[in-house]
This record gives sequence, C-alpha cells and structure tokens, in this order.
Amino acid sequence: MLVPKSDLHNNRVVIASNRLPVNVARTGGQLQITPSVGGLTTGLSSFHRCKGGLWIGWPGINPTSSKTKVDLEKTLQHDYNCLPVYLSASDLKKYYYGFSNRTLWPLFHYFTTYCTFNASEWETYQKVNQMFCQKLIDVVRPDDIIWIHDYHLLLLPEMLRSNIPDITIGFFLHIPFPSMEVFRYLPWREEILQGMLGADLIGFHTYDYTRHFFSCALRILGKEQVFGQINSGNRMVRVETFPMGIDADKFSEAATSPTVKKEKELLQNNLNTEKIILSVDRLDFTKGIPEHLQVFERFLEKYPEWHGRIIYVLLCVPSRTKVEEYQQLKSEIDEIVGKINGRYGTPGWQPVLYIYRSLPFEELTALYSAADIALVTPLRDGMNLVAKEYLACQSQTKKGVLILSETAGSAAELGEAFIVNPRNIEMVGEAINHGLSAPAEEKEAWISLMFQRIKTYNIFRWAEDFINQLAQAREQREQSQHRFLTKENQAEVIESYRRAKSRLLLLDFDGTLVSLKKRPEQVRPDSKLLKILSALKAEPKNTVVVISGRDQNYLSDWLGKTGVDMVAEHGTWLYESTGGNWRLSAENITTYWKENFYPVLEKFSESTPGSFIEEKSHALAWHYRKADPELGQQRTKELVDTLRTLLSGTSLQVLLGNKVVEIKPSGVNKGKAALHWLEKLESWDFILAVGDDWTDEDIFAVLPEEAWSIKVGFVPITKAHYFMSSSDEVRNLLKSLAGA
Ligand code: GDG
Repeated sequence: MLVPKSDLHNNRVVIASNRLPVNVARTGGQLQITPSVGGLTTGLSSFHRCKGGLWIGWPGINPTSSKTKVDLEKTLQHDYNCLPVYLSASDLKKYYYGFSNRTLWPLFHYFTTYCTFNASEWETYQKVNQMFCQKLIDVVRPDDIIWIHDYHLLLLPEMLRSNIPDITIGFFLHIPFPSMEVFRYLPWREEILQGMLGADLIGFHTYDYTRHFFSCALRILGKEQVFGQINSGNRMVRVETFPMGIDADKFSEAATSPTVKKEKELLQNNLNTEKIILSVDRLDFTKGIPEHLQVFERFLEKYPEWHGRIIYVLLCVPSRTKVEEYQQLKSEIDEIVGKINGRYGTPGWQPVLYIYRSLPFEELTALYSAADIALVTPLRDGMNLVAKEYLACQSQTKKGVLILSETAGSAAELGEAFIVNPRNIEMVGEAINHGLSAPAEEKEAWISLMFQRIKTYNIFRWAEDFINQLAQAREQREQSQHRFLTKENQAEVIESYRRAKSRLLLLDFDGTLVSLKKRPEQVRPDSKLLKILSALKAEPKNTVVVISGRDQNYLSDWLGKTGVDMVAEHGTWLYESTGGNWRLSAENITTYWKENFYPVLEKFSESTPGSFIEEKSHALAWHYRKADPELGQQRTKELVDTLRTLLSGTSLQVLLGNKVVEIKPSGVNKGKAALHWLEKLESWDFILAVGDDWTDEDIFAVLPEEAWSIKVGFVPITKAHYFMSSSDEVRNLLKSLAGA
C-alpha cells in the first residue's frame, strides 16, 4: 500500500522508556554522564539525536539532595533533551529488578521456570507506570506524539489515554511477544493487554510476535482483529510489524575510519591469530552465552586443525548485576571460560578471550570489522542488533560470516546468514567450520545482499514508518471520534423527534436493546426495556419496529405485550400490531432445503466444541460464540467456503452475523423488511434506526439521507452516520425520547 507522508513529521516526538539514552553515575563525587548500552538506546539514540524532541526515563541515579536533582534535570534537559524520572531504591527493586526482569523478561523469552509472580512487585510496576504517566501529563502538548517503548511500560499507553483521550500514542515492544500458551501464565494478563491497547499503534519486530498478540487479544479479551486492527470499544488500535534497524551508515563508515582502522591493527597485532570468532552480548540468560562456549569447545574437540589458529572473543556487557540469576550466570560463564582455556590453551595461545565490560564504540567496531565469524546465537531475542551492526562493519571488506540463531527476530530478515538452532551444538559448530572455509565470493555476495537490506531499512526508515503509520492511526481515530453521538447530537435527535408528526423507529434487538450473552436463550428483555418500548409505542405519532434475527415465538413471547411491530428471522417474518398476525415477507420463501443443509452444519458443530445449530422456521443458524475463538474463526471460513459452493445457483444465501453463520432465503434481509415500513408513508418526519450487527447494515443502506442512523459499538466501516458505545446508551436515548 502506498503510504501517504505523515503530517506528524513536524510534531514533537516524546519518547518514554525505562532508561534514558544516557546513564548518570557518581564517580569521585562528580556526576558522570555517559551513553547507555543496550539495543533500545543504541538504536533509538540516533533517531532522537537527529529529531530532537524529548526523552523521559530513569537516569540511573536518584540523588538525595533536591538541589542536585533539579540541577541534573536542567543539564539533562538542556544538553540531551532528556527528562529524568527518579526512582527510589525500593521502586527500582520491585518494578525493574522485580516485575520487569523476573516476571516479564523471562516470560516473554519463554524462560517460564525463571519467572516469579509477586503481587507486591506488580503493584509497584503499576505505581511506576503511573509515575511515568504523571511525568508525561506534566510536559506533553496536545500535538505531541508519545512513543512508549518496551516491556517496562506496558500499562502506560492506557494510563495516558484515560488521562488525555485525544493524545497520539505509539507503543513498540523490543522483546518477543510470546505465544498465548506462555502469555496466559501471567496472572495480570488482561491488565497488560488492556494497557497496551491504550495506544493508537502497537509495533513488534516480527510478524510472529504480532500474530501472538492477536491471538492473546482474541482468546483473553475476546477482541478480534480485522485487517490488522483491534476494536478497543470506541477506536481501532493498529498492530503492525516493524523490524528495527540500525544506523547502518554510522557503523559502516566507522569501520573504515582512521581511528577504527588503527584500533583494528592494534587488536590484530595483540591477538596475533589467523581467525577471530566474535560474540557480543549483554550478559543475559536469553543470549545463550554458556551455549556459545559449549559450541566453541565442541568445535575445538571436533576440528583440532584449528588449534592455535583461532581465538574466540567473547564480549559480555554487564547487565542487571543485582539479579541473582545473572550473578549465577556470570559465575557459570567464568567457569566454562576457565575450563576451555585450561583444557586447550598453550603458552602461546589462549582460545577464549573473555571481556566482561562495555567497550567504547571505536573498539567495538574494530572488533566487528576484524572478526571472521560473528556468532550471534541467542536462545531467544526480540531482534538482535549486534547481527546487523556486524554486517554494517563488514560492508566494505565483505570477509565475514554471520552465524545467526533462528530464534532471534533478525533471522526473519537475514536469510543469507548461516541460520542455526542455538541449542544444537553440533549444528552451530559445523556452521563455524563451514564459515571458515566459505569461498570469498560467496561471503561477499551474502554480506552485500544483507547489508543492502539493513542499509535500506535502517533505524530512520524504521522510525519513519512507525510515525507514518501512527499518523494514519491518529487520523482514523479523529475521524471516528467525530461520529460518536455527543450530548449535543442527542439533544438534536430529541428536538427533531419532538417536532415530528410521523416518526419511525427501527430497532435491532440483540446487542442494541439488550447486551449480548454467550447463549442467546439467556437473553431476556427486562421490565425497564419493556416499559420504554411500551411508552414509545403508546405515543400515537410513533411507529416502533423491532427488527431481529430471532424467531417469531421469542419475539412474540417477550415483546408482544409492548404492542410494537416486529420483524423475525432477519426479515422473513413481519408482524404489524394493526394486523395482529405474523406473515411471511414474500410468498416464494421455501423451507425444503433445510433438511439438505442441516447435516452440513451438524458436521461443523461436531468438529467445533461449543458451537451449536439453531433451527428457525425459514433459516438455519450455526452459532460459535461459546467455541474456542480461533477455532471458531477458522471453521467459519471453512463453512462459508463450503456453503458458497453449495449455494451457488440456489435461492439461498449465507449471512455472517456476530459469531453466527446463517443460511436463509436470498432476497430476504433486514433492509427489505425496513422498506416495508419506510414505504408506508411518503415521507416520515423523523426516522431513527439503531443496530449493532453486520445484518443491520442492510437497514442503514435503505434509509433516506436525513434519517438518524446509529451503529452500536465502533467499527471502521459502516453506513450508519453515528456511533454509540453500548446498549445502555441506546436505552437512555430511547428513554429520553419516550419522555420527550
Ligand atoms: C533489546 C532486545 C532488540 C553491546 N556491547 C557493547 C555495546 N553493545 C550494544 C550493541 C547493540 C546493543 O548493545 C545490544 O543490542 P541487542 O539488540 O543485541 O540486544 P538487547 O540489549 O538485549 O536489546 C533485542 C533490541 O532491544 C532493540 O529492539 O534487538 O532483541 O533484547 O547495539 O552495539 N555497545 C558498546 N560497547 C559494548 O561493549 N558501545
């Protein structure tokens, strides 16, 4: 699809993430400000630097003196466009080390046994999200674009939305979104999903994560996606895939800069080896660092010809050092490194060079450009930018080989790499061996192809794409917001009703006058509704018609006493209070076909637990509201396909309603039934039609332009002029009309 250039490009972008792109630490009594390390900040910093705007987040320190706090805030704002959210030690412990990193991080990376579910940490997580929300409320302007990042702030979109309903909010998740089977472990899963749905646009790195999110929204919240959008009550939330890129030129140019070339020479002289394998990871259990080492150990065992000729540089950046699992992991890595070096090392050769600290950018890029093989084999990774940075640094020499885990998001884009299962030690070892002996021209071709891709879809394109989509989402929200029936509109409806001498009210039943239930037979009109309908009917200027998919018996039993006119089975049967009898809307409506189609529906019922058939006098309906939602959707597609083939050339049609598939005579619909009343008078002074279902669109389609048409619940496409949020709102309106 051609994406129109967003009109949001001049708006201020306010980024909210757990960490600021800079880290503040006290050294020797002085506050030192240095760049933060990590995928999110390295990636986004380039965008932030060129775009300006504002970034709010934790600065890494919580000064005790309020003067220092204020001074630091000024410096951060003035020099870095950053605004700190100061967190106490206890908040940090529960929100960051606790809920974020002992619950969400392991869960979203499928390490379920590492998860703790602690109610007090959850409370603090909510509190800190609220603190971020307050900080935003204090500084945002109405036209700002708020771009919230990552798993630490999953509740923030909805918190902000409920405080500033019209603000533009984007949310991007940097880590995987797990499958439903894993996500459902979370005791607060509804709250997390609702929190995210506060955004106008939700972005993930890969289509798999997007797909998992849709599945969770459907199964946990019952919210279906339609064309990549989820209906969140009164607006649509877009959910899209945006594989995050890097500042490819920055890395590519750095690799050939004189400083980095010098660093590289120094490194090569010091290492004095034929080949270099490199891994760069934050020290984290998801990165599979012990597994990298096992691979290298097995490689040395299996290919002794490489002894003395190859060095594995293992660069680990300290991370979450206060979490016990991370401390244990550090000890484990220390131990394995010692074991390999002890087993294979010689006085002139140390097989593993283990660096446990963060290196300056020049040294990192020198390593990237010197390495013959990049071993990027995390056990699970949202994207993994290291793989892309390595390729960018190799873009001039094109001598390297990338070995990449199939469980890293970047594998979806970097198909020319050696894609491996990170737990298959043999496979990864063989990939190293192949990589070392790969012909130069093949390596050149692989790197060129992959580099071209990451150069094109770089961090700026990624951010631009996101902002463009966000602009479209905002525009769509604004357009739809204007169509919600306001108090002023309601006053207009009442006024035009009051003035009118002939009024026609066409009202759907389920979902419009009463709210939907899992089983249709559980729905009963309550006495308040009956009173409203009776009062409307009692007014001589009114004609009130309830147009429903229900059968005549139900409607007669429950609504008969009100005296309203009725339409049953989506227009098959008509009842006019003046006549007092139900009659078929057309003479040639047949029923003989039912016995042929019943067995088809029966088959689908049998293979879809929870679904059932409803037999109406002139229609057959297959309901799947109680079935597994995904299975229900799948079976619906199959059933509709089957029926469309079987019904071609017959006088029958398939109708898709709200969690129901119905077979009924063609030429019968709610619109045709509505026409029966619409055509009774040359011109009605007042027409009101209200419905919530696809089948009600037929009514909206036949109304004259000046009619009041109202869709209950928000949908992106409808012929109705207005929306209302719920059947309660509809009742209130009808009550006001009855009293007018
Ligand atoms: C999260 C997701 C997703 C590493 N060592 C040094 C250093 N780094 C920089 C790298 C790279 C970044 O850290 C690591 O990024 P990754 O993407 O590999 O991983 P995470 O930190 O886990 O990031 C991840 C990412 O967010 C973005 O969405 O890809 O899946 O987990 O940029 O260059 N930088 C410096 N010295 C080092 O020693 N200067």
